[in-house]
Order: sequence, then structure tokens, then C-alpha cells
Amino acid sequence: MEFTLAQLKEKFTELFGNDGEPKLYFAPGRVNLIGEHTDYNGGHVFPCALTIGTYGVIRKREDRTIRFYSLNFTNNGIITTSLDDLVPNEAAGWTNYPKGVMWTFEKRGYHLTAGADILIYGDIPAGSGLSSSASLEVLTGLMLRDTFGFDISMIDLALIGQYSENNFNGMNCGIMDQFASAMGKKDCAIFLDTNTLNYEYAPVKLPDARIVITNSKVKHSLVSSAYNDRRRESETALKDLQTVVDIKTLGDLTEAEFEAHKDAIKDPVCRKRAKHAVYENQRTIHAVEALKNNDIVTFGKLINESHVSLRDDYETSCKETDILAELAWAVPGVYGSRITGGGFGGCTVSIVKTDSIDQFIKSVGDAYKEKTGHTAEFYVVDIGDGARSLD
Ligand code: GAF
Repeated sequence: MEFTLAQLKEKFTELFGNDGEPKLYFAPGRVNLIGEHTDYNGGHVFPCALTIGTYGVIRKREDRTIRFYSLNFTNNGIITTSLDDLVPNEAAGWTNYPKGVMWTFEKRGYHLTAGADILIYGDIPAGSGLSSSASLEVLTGLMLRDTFGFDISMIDLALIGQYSENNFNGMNCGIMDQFASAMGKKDCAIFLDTNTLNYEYAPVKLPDARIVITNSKVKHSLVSSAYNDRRRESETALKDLQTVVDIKTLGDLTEAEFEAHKDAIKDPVCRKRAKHAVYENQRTIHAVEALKNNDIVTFGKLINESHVSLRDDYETSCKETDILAELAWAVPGVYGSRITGGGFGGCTVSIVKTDSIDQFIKSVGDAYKEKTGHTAEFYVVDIGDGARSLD
């Protein structure tokens, strides 16, 4: 983190004056350990909040003006808008995320009686797929809730973030990222059933290993349209299956039930998508059981299988993340490695024995550079708490 908390507040005062005490908040990014592209298919996910994320300083105004400033995009200066202009607009760039949350508040009857001055700073690497936008949405929701005194639960803040991303920003994401940012807990992953929103905190006890995130530094274009395509294909498969079996979501099926009914899915591409969603959900359930039994070897194997399924059936991996996973699998001391998050670039997550981490970084980093020309970045991460006030 480039700034101290005191510096964030000083910067706020420098930009927006010292007329009243501003408040400081934080919402984390996330890494998903397993359960990918299951959250909009009624399956389970297993993400954890990180200690990196998005910081926000806020102070209520008297009028309806909203002023934003990002320490990450200082060239844009102060961006001024109004509560009367909560419409998505490409030129508004990153401010579409907080504006979307404000719009959702209004839509849900949480009436914003005044504007605000807001300073943002994020330390999630840009384009890494570690949920900087979800963290910004949850952060905005939390800041608005506290500043305007609304009674809204953290889970509802996550749902508001998801709604705004779906309906204001046009990305049909599931609930995982916002839920992890809002509800994260130090040293635990969240075993979340996205059908019911029932969840359980599972301690991530890795006696001899750490979580290592590898950033491919690649982000292929049209990520959000490819993501929305996957969602549509899964929905088509579900509709076909519902003609032969009584299910609400793909998460309702076991592997055996899927195999028995899969021929009802007419399109072979949709059939592959559904296969991933069903098997990945079951893998996630087994992986959490393995982790609870301190069986890190099985946990790692399931992580590897998840990558293969995302590569071959769901097709959200890409050349670079396939190379990263394959290089990781070849390093002794790696329990498991796979692409994490929405896909089409971004990061892999690996469980690496602590005393193999240096070798992992050197051998994966060197070979990746040689094969792709890109310089990967490695983050040995800790699991942090969810969104909170820092005052
Ligand atoms: C993105 C989405 F935002 C999540 O909701 C989830 O679907 C994920 O991709 C894939 O598991 O991060």
C-alpha cells in the first residue's frame, strides 16, 4: 500500500477542504479457491477476501453534487456529477461503479438526501481479476449506509453491489465477488451455497503451504461479453434439462444425474458448459470436505481438475493461464494450481509448500516469460476480513 491511512485523509482534506471530519472505509478484493462459474448456476463457491482492496474516504455534502477523486487515476482530476445524473456513461469510467450503487440505493428506497465528496484508492493490481470492481461496489454501499444511517445488512450490501453491476454496468456476474468482499473473514474461506445464500466459514489451515496468486498480466478483450455468453449457454442447457428432470438450477444435479440426463441438452457447446457447472459444484463440495479433513493433497488435486474443466469444458481459460497452470503443476511442492475468477486472462491461484515458493516463482516466472514474452507477477497472500470502517 502506497499511502498510509492518515495520508488518505490528508489527501481528502487537501482536495475537498476541511469542513467536517471525513470517514475512512475499506473493502477487500478476493481470490476464489475453487467453485468457478458456479455462482450464477446455483452451485457452491469457495472464495476468500484478501488484505488488498479498495479504500474510500467520504463526507456528506449539503447539496446534490457528488465529487469523486481516485488516487489511481489522478490525471482525471476531480470528477463532478450529481445525484440527478445517475445514468451509466462510458465516459464516466470507474465512477460508473459507485454511481451504479447510488442508483441501486435509490431504486430500493434508500433515499440519498444529499451528495458526497469521495476519495478512492485501490491496491489491487489493475486488470488482475481479483475483484477491484466488486470491492468498489461494496465499499460504496458501506460508505453510503453509514453516512446516511441506513439499516442494511452486509449480505444486502453484497446483493446491492451485484444488482448494480448487472443492471447499471451490464455485467451479469453472480454474487460471489461482492459476497466475499462484504463477508470475508481473516484466515477463512467462505463456503457459500449460491442457491440459498447459506454460508459457512472454513478455516484455511495450510500447515506447510501458502496461497500464491500468479498474475498472467494478460486480459483479453470482450471479457464481459464472453462472460455473458457463458451465462446464456448455461441457461439454455438448464432449460433443456428442465424438460426431463425437475431442477431449479444446475447446482441441483449430481454428476450421475447429469450423465443420465445430459442428452436432453441439444447444443453440444451448452452441454459442455453444463457439465462444468455440475462437476465443478460437486468438486467444490468435496474440496471443502478435504480441507476440513486437513487433506491438502486431495484439495490440490480438485483444484487442478477445476482448471482442466475450465480449460476444456467451460473454455474461460486462455493460452497464458493454461501455461501458468501447467508450469505450476510441474514444480515439486505445488499441491494444486488453476485459473481463478472470471477468466480470459487474469490470475491463477496455487497452493505451494512454503519452502518451495522461491523455486516456484523462479521456475514459473522464467518459463512463462520465455513462452509468452510476459512478465508474471506473484503475490503470496493472506486471507483478510471483509469490508469495514477504518475509523
Ligand atoms: C466473475 C464474476 F463476477 C463472479 O460472479 C463469478 O461468476 C466469477 O467470475 C467466476 O466464478 O468474477
